[in-house]
Amino acid sequence: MSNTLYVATFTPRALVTVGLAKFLKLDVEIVEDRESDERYTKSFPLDKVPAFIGKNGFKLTETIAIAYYLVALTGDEKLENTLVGTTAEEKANVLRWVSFANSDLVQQLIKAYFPLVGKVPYNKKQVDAALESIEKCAQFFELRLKEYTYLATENVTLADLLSFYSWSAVLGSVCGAEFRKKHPQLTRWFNTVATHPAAETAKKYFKLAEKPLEPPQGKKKEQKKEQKKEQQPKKAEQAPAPAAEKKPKHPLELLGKPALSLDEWKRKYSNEDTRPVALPWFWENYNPEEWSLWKVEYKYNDELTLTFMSNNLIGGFFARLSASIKYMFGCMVVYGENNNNGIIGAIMIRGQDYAKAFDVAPDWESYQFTKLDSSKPEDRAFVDDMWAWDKPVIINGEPREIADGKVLK
Ligand SMILES: N[C@@H](CCC(=O)N[C@@H](CS)C(=O)NCC(=O)O)C(=O)O
Repeated sequence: MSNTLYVATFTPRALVTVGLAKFLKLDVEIVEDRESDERYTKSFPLDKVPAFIGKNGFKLTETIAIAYYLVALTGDEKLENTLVGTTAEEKANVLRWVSFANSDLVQQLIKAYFPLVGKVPYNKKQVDAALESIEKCAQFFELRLKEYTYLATENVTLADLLSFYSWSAVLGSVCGAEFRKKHPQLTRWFNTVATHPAAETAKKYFKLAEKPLEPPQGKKKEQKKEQKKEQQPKKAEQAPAPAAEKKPKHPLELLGKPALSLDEWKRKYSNEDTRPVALPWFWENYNPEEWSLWKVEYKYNDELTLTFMSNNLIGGFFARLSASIKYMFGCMVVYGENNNNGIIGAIMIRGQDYAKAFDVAPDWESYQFTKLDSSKPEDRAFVDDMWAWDKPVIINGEPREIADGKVLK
């Protein structure tokens, strides 16, 4: 059996271990489809990549540990000295930069990237703060690279390689040409390390961005949609669809067109800061006669184990609600920690009958539905908290941290 590396594309942490394994000419099988590999699911309950299983059965997680271990596996002492340093100071310096790139920089990248691609709710303040922190990381690199070619020693070390992968992801998404121009030393160093053979995998997956990512479904998209609408023939000009092709209508379609457009609200929620802008807009436009709001709670919280698995449960529920998605919006979150967590959320539906919206999902009866009253401040606050999902949720009078969550939109 060969060594196995479990990875995912577009994550610099996983890809740097791939780049290293290839450069070091190690006998390593790369597995991207980790979910269907039982050896992986049984060995790594946290489901984080990279993860490694050696020929001898040795299991390892954590990018930094895996990177060091791959270098050690070569048994080439000279190469190891070059990549991780020789003296105590060199070794400490390599580890310092490796840690900085893999924690500080990547964490800020995730904080900026996920909201910008719509993976978590967009909050301008949070994204700006993350970009500001990335700017500080860049300045820290500039300082060192003004005087030295590389980060830790006179050669390319793991410090440069891990940092290169992290910056490749940053410069391929949330920072563009202007940022590179502003940081000439960082850019010069980046271009130099790019010629190292261990950088190949990063170059394959990350391309330098000219323009940084913009907030999801930005105004441009909206304009395009408007244009498209205009180009379509008006209703009266359209040939009537043959009767046989008519699909049975969703029962909530019969309620007609509401004044509060769900699409408009979903766009507001995705593009604007949730608390200061989107939520006030929502309450101004919400009409309890057209829509209703529901507290949705999972009935079997005591059976939940790992928080990421609870979050997967929400994901599955939302996927099965897809036939009703045109009539619903909401968020559900996982609160608590592994082996002590629960699922709760707030969901708005068209009309007043929750069954009509939810019964398309076969597992809908695993949830308890309680109608919320938008005239009550405490019910409004509950909706705000679930949709902004930025502070602990109160469960049985106790604040519980939110571990994860998903948006139904
Ligand atoms: N501290 C770990 C973090 C690993 C980690 O968070 N990996 C992310 C990708 S960057 C992951 O596997 N995410 C998948 C998920 O959270 O489901 C390391 O440095 O390797």
